[in-house]
Amino acid sequence: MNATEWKEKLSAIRDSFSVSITNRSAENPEALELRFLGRKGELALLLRDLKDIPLEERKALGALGNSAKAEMEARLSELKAAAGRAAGPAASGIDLTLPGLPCPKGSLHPLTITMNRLAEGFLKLGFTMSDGPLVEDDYHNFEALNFPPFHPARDMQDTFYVDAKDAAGKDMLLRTHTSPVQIRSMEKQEPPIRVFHTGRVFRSEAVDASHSFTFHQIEGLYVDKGVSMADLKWTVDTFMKDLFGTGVKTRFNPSYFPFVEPGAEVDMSCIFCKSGAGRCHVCKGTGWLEMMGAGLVHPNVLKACRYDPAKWSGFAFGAGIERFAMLLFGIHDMRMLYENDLRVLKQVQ
Ligand code: 2NL
Repeated sequence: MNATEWKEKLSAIRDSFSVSITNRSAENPEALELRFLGRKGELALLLRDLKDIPLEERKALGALGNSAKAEMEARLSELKAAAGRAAGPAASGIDLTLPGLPCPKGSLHPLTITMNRLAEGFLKLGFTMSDGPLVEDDYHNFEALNFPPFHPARDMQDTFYVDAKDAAGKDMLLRTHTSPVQIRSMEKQEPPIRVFHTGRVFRSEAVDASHSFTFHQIEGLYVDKGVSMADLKWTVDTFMKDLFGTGVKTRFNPSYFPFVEPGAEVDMSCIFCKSGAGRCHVCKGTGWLEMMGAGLVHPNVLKACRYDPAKWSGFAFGAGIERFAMLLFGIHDMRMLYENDLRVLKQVQ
């Protein structure tokens, strides 16, 4: 082999290397290295052939061969690095011992926390949790609860009606209170009965700091032989003391709801000022907070559920859950419970 042939051979090896390394999928870097730069690789064999070439030419050719070798080595190490990155974190040198990215922990919504606490209180008193539909018929939401046919609550202005008719041909509606769940419980079960329900209700109302078109209620019912106002007062008082502490007092004021007789509003002593002497903005200086409505189940309601009012009597109560949540967590605007602003929700756990 003379010098010209040697140069042509070197050039052919470089071209062939170049084609192989560009067409990477054909061979992996290790195979390429073995084939071109290995001890018995194409370049090594060519360099060995230098011994047959006269000394004065050999020097220049040797330099050419070495620079080709260096170039091929450089391109191979680039290819190895790229293959390493594709092969996975360990091979590409990512430090697996570094701490991970923080993952924020979720929490229950303040209304859910409140509903759970209220539910716990009544479960402890022997009440059973019940459930019912959000879309109701006129009978379960109004008629069975002794609402007269033209009661203002039945008006379009106060109730969301939906485009569907019930069995009596009347428009279905979004329940305006949780009472239909108690009616359905009585239809399903003979007395004695002791049930409660927490859930969402809907009213056609403008939204402000203390009103919303949708809110939540808790309602409870107890029907047995000889149930009286005294049972109601004990139950409500015990429940309130369990939730807010034994220091709170309760009092009843006469009130009217079509489904009870007698009916009452239940006040709790203010948990903020504890006196009523000052200028407390929560109780407005009265020392009392109105917390729920209650009463003895109206005989017409018992009759609608085929309970004989001569044999059975019962009490029922209802309350807005937002009110309890606002007091428990010190929230002054009801809208904060619906906006899901994480800066607010993070403060309530
Ligand atoms: C309130 C007042 C109340 C009831 C709900 C009730 C249910 C049946 C029969 C009789 Cl099936 N009464 N529920 C009774 C009195 C008051 O709720 O202010 N709720 C937010």
